[in-house]
Amino acid sequence: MSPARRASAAFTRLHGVAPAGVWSAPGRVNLIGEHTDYNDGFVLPFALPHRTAVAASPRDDGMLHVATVGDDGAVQQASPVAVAELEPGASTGWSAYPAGVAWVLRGQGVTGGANLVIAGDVPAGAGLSSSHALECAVALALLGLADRPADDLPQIARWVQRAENDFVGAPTGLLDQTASLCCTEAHVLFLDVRSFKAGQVPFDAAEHGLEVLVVDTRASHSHTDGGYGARRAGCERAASILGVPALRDVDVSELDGALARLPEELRPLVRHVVTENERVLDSVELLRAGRLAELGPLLDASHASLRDDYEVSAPELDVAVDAAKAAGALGARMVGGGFGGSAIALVPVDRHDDVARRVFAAFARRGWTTPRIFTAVPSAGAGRDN
Ligand code: GAF
Repeated sequence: MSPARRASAAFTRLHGVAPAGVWSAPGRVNLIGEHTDYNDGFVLPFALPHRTAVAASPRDDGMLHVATVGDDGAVQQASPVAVAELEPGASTGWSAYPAGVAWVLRGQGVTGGANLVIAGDVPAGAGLSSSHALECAVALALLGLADRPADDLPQIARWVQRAENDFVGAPTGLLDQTASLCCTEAHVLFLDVRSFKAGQVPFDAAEHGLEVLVVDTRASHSHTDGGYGARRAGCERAASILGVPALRDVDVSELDGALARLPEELRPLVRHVVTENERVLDSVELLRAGRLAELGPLLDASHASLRDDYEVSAPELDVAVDAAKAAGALGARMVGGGFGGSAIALVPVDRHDDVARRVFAAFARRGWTTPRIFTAVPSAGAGRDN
């Protein structure tokens, strides 16, 4: 059963009436352009078919009641909270995400209470943006219940970012929310985070006999425990020393001169961000020219840069990437913030089984949990289901 139908059925069981509406939002992978978003740079994500759905109805007592329903139908309810009393720090765990969105939207005049029932199939803790799928679906649901327009997607992305930064406490950028809200089927989203100009670039790997495999290493990660924030702070310090608003403003042709003006510990961060932005632009050029099979070296260079310069990879990600390459992937890299989570590999369709076998074997040899492997097809962004 789809997450939308599961959420709707559970809502009816729990509240005795059908929901007023169901909204859902997808997880994402980022083809390339990692840790560039909070440097005002470029990203190139696409939406996964995996989604989080929210079945919702308004309440007239100003309370927010949130429940999640698992695959097995088991329901978990968070303690009800008054929307008027929501404050950062008041909710923890998974319920902080819907509460954070309600808190942000309260500041926009969306003050009513609601019953929300959530169901999803975006793998959690896998670096595939399950938390943003949840937040985006909740944002659309609360706006929908309040009869507020939901057409200014960049604005909604900024509200969701505020929920994540100021309520949940994860200092993340704008990549994930924007991907979840703005991606479209069969395309990657080429987003300039500074101007918020976005272009849909056709991406049909199958047409080229290729596919994007996702390897969820099951090494879970978090962006609230300091590693992510430390790198973000390092980038901001480097930009300030260089006298530019953001690292986006350092051109790759000026990189060596810029590095020479920085303290040693900041150089690898800057080298990653500046070269990664360039790799996004090069990737877009290849895609627009229909030269998809040539993306491999850019994916490999991105991974090396994230591993060696940005230092956000993990042994599980490196092993997944190396095994995929050894079995015939054209290129592979970690995706998302890192420290665990998932890798992607661009694979000729006829090498799918070899790649999967080799990755499974490499993990088994090390005694690691068996990873989850699936083919990622660019899918639709967030919206109302019924
Ligand atoms: C995480 C963050 F949420 C994004 O904003 C982005 O910085 C990404 O890591 C790295 O590209 O997913």
